[in-house]
Amino acid sequence: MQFTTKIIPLAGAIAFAGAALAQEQVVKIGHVGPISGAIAHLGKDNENGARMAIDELNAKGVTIGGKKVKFELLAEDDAADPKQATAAAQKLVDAHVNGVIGHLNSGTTIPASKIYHDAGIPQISPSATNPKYTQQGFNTTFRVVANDGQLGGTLGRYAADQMKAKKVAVIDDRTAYGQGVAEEFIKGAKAKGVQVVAQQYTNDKATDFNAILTSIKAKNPDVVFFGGMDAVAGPMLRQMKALGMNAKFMGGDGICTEGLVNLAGDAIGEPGKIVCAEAGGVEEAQKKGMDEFRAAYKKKFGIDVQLYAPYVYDAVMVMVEAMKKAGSAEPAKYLPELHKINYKGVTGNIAFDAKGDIKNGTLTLYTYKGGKREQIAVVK
Ligand code: ABU
Repeated sequence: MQFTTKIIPLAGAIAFAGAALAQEQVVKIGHVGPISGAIAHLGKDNENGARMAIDELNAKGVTIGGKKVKFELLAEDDAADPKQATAAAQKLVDAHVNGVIGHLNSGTTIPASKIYHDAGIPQISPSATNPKYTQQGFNTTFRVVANDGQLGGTLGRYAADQMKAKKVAVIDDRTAYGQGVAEEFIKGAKAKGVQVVAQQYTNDKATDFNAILTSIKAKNPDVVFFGGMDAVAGPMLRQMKALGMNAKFMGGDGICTEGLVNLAGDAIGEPGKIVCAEAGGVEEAQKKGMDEFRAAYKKKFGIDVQLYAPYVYDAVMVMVEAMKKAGSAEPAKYLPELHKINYKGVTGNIAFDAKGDIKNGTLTLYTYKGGKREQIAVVK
């Protein structure tokens, strides 16, 4: 009898746990970024942002459509390469992910977006800024940052109005991002009467810029604008210094990282020497939330946020919020809710326009001081 009374509660507990497990639904969130190659530090930063969101959601416990949900992160590496990006995208589609956060680069996000679109899977890029991403007529593409039109245009006007540049030189790395942001910078600067005295090209793996910098030096520009990423900008800044070039240096979000300090060494220069912009940011009232995120990130991963981890975190949260509103993690069911979302995240308010671009996107202008990025201004 005693034996029986002990066994029955145990069997009941096992049966209850089994039923609860049967009730628990697994929701797969894909993430893709460059985890190998020159900008692996940025890809890892993005992936960490996704992991932080997923861990938090699982710890808190989320119910969708009355069922307890467990989120799984399926993280893929595209090495910032368009071919690897489409292969990673197909792998995630084949794994039946419920949604995708990524990719990091415009040159990978754009080709991958067709694969997600054809499979009906919502995709939120936390960092791809080329306008074409959301201009393809796909109802599955979203981004939580401003685009290159806003980035390049603002920086071009800033060069004229605030830095008093009369002559600029422009270099880009020929990627979808680098070329796009450089073109927008030129438009913004020219509209203010600035003269573009040189235009040169490199690539996203280059390390030697002496020929193009020597040619630029002869034109004596006030500002050199670079459309590309920090891994290329760092050595470029070192070589500008070695050549004795005094021009100021500008770039978009791709160079605007904590990592630029190490990559450029003492060529980082005095405050104001480098001006760059992150394609998002919060004004004073919301700064506390962003600061708390950065502190929690550092505690969890032991490193500082590089650039877009908070935007990745918000992108996951926005996707899950749409699932909760729809009462379903099925892509076709929560996609309409994603289009209507109005979510207050750590990076500000997130709502999308008809194309999937963030409404009222902001930019944060930075320079470098004392080995750290220092905010100049948040602009709309
Ligand atoms: N937005 C800068 C880095 C990512 C990209 O658009 O290629």
